[in-house]
Amino acid sequence: MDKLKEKFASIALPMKEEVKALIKEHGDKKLGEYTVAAVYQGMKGMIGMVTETSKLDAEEGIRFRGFSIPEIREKLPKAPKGTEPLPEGIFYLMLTGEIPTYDDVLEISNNWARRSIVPKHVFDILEKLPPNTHPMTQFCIAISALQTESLFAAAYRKGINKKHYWDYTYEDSMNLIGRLPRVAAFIYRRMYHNNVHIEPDPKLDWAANFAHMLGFEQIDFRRLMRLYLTIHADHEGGNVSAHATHLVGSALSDPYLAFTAGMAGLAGPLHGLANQEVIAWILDMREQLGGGLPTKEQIADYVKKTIEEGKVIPGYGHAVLRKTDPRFTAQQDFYQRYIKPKGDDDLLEIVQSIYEVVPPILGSIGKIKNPWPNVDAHSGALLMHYGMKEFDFYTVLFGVSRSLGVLASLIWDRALGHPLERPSSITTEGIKKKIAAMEKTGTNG
Ligand code: HAX
Repeated sequence: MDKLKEKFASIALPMKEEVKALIKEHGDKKLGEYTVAAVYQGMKGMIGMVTETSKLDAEEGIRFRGFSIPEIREKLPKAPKGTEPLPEGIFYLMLTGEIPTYDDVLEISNNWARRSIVPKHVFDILEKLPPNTHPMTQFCIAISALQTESLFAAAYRKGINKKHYWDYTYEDSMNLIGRLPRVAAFIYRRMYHNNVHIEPDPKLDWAANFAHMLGFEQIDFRRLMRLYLTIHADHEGGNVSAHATHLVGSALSDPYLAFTAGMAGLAGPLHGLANQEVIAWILDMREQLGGGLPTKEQIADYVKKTIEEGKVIPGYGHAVLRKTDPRFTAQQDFYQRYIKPKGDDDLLEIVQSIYEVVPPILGSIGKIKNPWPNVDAHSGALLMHYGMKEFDFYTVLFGVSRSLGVLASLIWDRALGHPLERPSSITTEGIKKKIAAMEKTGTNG
């Protein structure tokens, strides 16, 4: 058993009894009163599942096991001479609740490198797809093609005791995380670099090796990848990619299939695909305004026009957050620290101007609950700066990172023996009847 697995088992398995006792003693306590509006409007705010890895606060943003984004940037181990956290560290933190040492993350790096071989049939399947297949579709296909390797599925077929589910889920998750950068880099190089691929360098950490296989060797791009893959990893359990992974996993679909479902959700423009939409929207605006740096008045006019056309402003708004996303702020800080001292970047400057212009406009509309930027408002402009201009690919980067959070959660789900998720639904007719009964008795609920 590798050290991380041993540690996880020593923390998670005893907790299963604790949770059982908690349900027995307090299972009938109410967590909230749900309204008709909440049922119709995407269950926002309902506490409907348990997620151990992170918690999102509307005002403050995400905390991974209690640590905010600035805290993880400071406390998680860095590569030698590195300045940004290694994503291996956030995985360790989410799984165990503890800040790892440098040796701990090095061991995970080596562990993932050992697991990174991708079977040939996955590349063969990708080769057969029309070259214009969206990279997220290719990513989903590749992950489900990798399912041939699922140890969980093989063991289940043979027949295993429930208490071992978490173990096979851990092994599949580690193998999948080890393989994802190779799969993603293959998609990128096939689509945008004439199918010329770059061999992995197992001496590099997970993020730096990914940058290398994508074809980006600048030190600052490696820094960006480490930060990017860390801050996109998790956003508690209710977001579409995390929830889809959890839901599908609850049917005991193996981690490859559950993660494919999560990635299909991430590919939606209201979720992860917003990162490509942001850049597409900014580039369209710049083109329509004749190029160069638009004034704030021009941006404001363009924002109003987009809203009048019945579209959303990508990168702004959030289902839970009610303030600027600290993941946006961390990327702003990256721009200030590593790029701006060498000179302004037009696109990144536009991102800063949009940040000044959009919130008051969205705020003035009234119905929008959060006029502030989310993570996707910033990420694309940083990637463009370093020469990754193929914005259709951006959500795949997000997906590689998101594997860390949703798979850590899936391991926890299996360790605690969470059951099949199966909420109830109601018809509109049923709601009307309930309302009529309430009105008759003068009650509300
Ligand atoms: N631009 C224009 N209108 C917006 C808006 C925006 N950025 N954000 C919300 N609205 C609109 C909604 O479309 C909705 O309109 P209708 O009542 O006409 O349907 C109304 O304001 C109320 O929406 P809300 O309650 O404030 O927001 P939701 O919780 O329903 O949705 C979204 C949250 C993130 C989906 C929404 O803010 C949005 O569409 N934003 C733009 C897309 C985006 O950036 N998505 C990424 C989110 C973060 C993430 O998951 N990253 O991966």
